[in-house]
Parts: sequence; structure tokens; C-alpha cells
Amino acid sequence: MASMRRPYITMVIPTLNEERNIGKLLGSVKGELRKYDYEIIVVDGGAGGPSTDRTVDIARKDGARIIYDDKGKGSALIRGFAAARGDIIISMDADLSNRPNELRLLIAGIEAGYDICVGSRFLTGGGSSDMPLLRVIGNKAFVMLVNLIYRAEYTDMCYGYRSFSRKAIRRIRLTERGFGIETEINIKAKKSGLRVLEVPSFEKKRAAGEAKLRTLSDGWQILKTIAKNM
Ligand SMILES: Nc1nc2c(ncn2[C@@H]2O[C@H](COP(=O)(O)OP(=O)(O)OP(=O)(O)O)[C@@H](O)[C@H]2O)c(=O)[nH]1
Ligand SMILES: [Mg+2]
Repeated sequence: MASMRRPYITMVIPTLNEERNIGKLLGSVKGELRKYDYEIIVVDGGAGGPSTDRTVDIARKDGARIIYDDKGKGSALIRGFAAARGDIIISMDADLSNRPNELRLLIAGIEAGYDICVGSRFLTGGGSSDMPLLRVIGNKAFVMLVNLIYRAEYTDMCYGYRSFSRKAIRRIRLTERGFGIETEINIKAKKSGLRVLEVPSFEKKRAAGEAKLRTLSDGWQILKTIAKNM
């Protein structure tokens, strides 16, 4: 970032029935960003329609801009990115898995001149207490495949805590509607020569509510994402 002024931050948070998490998340994000100008975009809804709980009411009361989407997590992120006004755009899960203090790392990476910073659970300082063995194995397999095919050096693939420069958001055209979105971003970032930085990130256990990712069918989607972009 050329100028010395503080960047304007856009948070993009996809939600599907996160009423027990979203209020606490927004509180801690706002605390962490208090020295910045920022906007928070909550993109709510899945294939079955909007959240059926109080997620949207709570998010709106807490000052988030609400956008609706009815296709999946990837589609929600694409919509959120398109609506973002920030110099730095950050995607974050709503389930309290991501640590708010790591926002500083994600912001610093873009300020230092990288186009995309991706959180990695497999760098020293990172980790996960929310990853069953099957997901660890699947994720490793996707990392190896993408690195081999696209001559990349990722250590993590399917993790959603990330930051983007405005330029990066404009440069890569995203189409994945579901959980393939992170893999699509990694591949397209590499293909378009963007400068990518991995930063260690620790994924806590989902605090409350139900997991939306179904390991096998979403794993299959991710495999198709890798094949489609070759
Ligand atoms: N808008 C939208 N958000 C979604 C959808 N599916 C998941 N999300 C959100 O995307 C984020 C990540 O989803 P999770 O269910 O936590 O996926 P995960 O982290 O792989 O699974 P857990 O192990 O349960 O944490 C959460 O904030 C979800 O609410 C969807 O279809 N639409
Ligand atoms: Mg989660």
C-alpha cells in the first residue's frame, strides 16, 4: 500500500444459522478493528434459504450490512467481495473458530505489499482443534495435488481466514458456489501471478451450532474444482 493512511477494512462473514456465535464474533471483531475505519458484511443463507434462526437480526443490530445469498459458502463470499468497499477485504468464519487477534497479521501482510494472505493451520504457530483425521488427510491430498499441478507451495488449502488487496479481489474471477472456493482462490492466485503470503493461524473448535461442511461430498467438489481449473 503506497499511502501512509490507515486502510479501510471490509470484513466478509458468511453465515448459516450462527445465532449463538455471530454476536460474540462481531463484538470481538469490532474491538480488534477499533483503530480502523471498517465495514462488516454478513452474507446470509444457504441452498435451503436464509438462516432460520436469529443470525440476521443479531448481525443487523450489531451494525453489519446484510446481503442474502442462497447458493453456498463460496457464492456468499463472491457476493460479499463484490459489495466490498475496503482497501483490504477479509473473509472470516462466523463460528468463532478464527482468532480475532490474527486480523492484525492478515492486515499487516497486505500492508507489506502482498496481494493475498491466507491463514495456514500447518505453519509453526498455527494449528487446529477442529479437524478430524479424515479432513487432515483430505486437505493434505489437495495441498499436494495443487502444489504439484500448479507448481505452488501451499501448506493448507481449505481454510477460510484470509485477506485480500482490492486489486486481488478485482483480478481473480471466482465461480465456486460451495466449499471449493478457497481452493479456487489458491489456484487462481497462483495462475495470475499474485503475491501470496501464508500466515500461521489457529482454528479453534466451532463454538456452537452445526457444521455445514460434509467431508465426503464437499471433498469431491474440491477435487472437481482442482480438475476444472487445469
Ligand atoms: N452464507 C452461507 N454461509 C455458509 C454456508 N455454509 C457454511 N457457511 C458459513 O461458512 C463458515 C464456515 O462453515 P463451517 O460450517 O464452520 O465449516 P467448517 O469450518 O468446515 O466446519 P466446522 O468444523 O463445523 O467448523 C461459517 O461461518 C458458516 O456459517 C452457506 O451455505 N451459506
Ligand atoms: Mg467452522
